[in-house]
Amino acid sequence: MLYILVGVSFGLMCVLQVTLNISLRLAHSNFLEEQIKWLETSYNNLTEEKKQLQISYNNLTEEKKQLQISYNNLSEEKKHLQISYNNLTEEKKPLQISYNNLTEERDKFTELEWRTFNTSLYYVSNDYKTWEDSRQDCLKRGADLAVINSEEEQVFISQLNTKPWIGLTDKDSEGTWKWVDGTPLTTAFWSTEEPNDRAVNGEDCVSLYYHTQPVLKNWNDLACNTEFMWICEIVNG
Ligand code: MAN
Ligand code: CA
Repeated sequence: MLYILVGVSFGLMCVLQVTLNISLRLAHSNFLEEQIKWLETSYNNLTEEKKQLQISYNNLTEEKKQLQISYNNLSEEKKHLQISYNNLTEEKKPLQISYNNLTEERDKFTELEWRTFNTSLYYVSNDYKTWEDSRQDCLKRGADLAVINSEEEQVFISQLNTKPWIGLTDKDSEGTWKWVDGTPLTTAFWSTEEPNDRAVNGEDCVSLYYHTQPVLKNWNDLACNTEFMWICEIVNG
């Protein structure tokens, strides 16, 4: 009896064992299938991702190549500009020196007695001389006695507050007035009743009356050996 019981128990245990075994195997194979599916999906996703990264990588490589080219071009350009800059800096040096010297000379020249009007420079004397000596003084200064070519210039010279000799004379031919630059007199600003050649030995040189006459009527002929102040002019251009 005991043997039968043991036998049946053993038989049952075997059946149980087999059933358990089969269900475990089934469960296991389901689990593996799930896992394989998951791995497959992961693999596909990663493959896709890799493809995108490869594209990005290629684009970036291309971009880098272009940037490298741009950089090289700009470096080359910079080199040329640097050379130009250096050359110009070198060229500028002597020009700067010339400029400084000329500025200094000009300042020395103008800060004394020279005045500008339009394109001319005018020197107002501090001294009194005959017409001829006045003219010599102007020539020594690289100028000549002032030649009046316009109403504006007549006004400007009259306002220099002197009673100066100007560069007009008829000493070569009485009554024929000529400027020191050789041009004949066209626009005149004679004072009333001038020129009158009044003096005993004649009056062949011209000076301005200062303030005693209207500004556009202030020329007077005078004896050239009279000592007066004078105006020199340097005509530019
Ligand atoms: C007066 C006028 C002038 C003349 C001078 C000479 O001013 O008669 O015409 O030139 O005297 O000093
Ligand atoms: Ca006169």
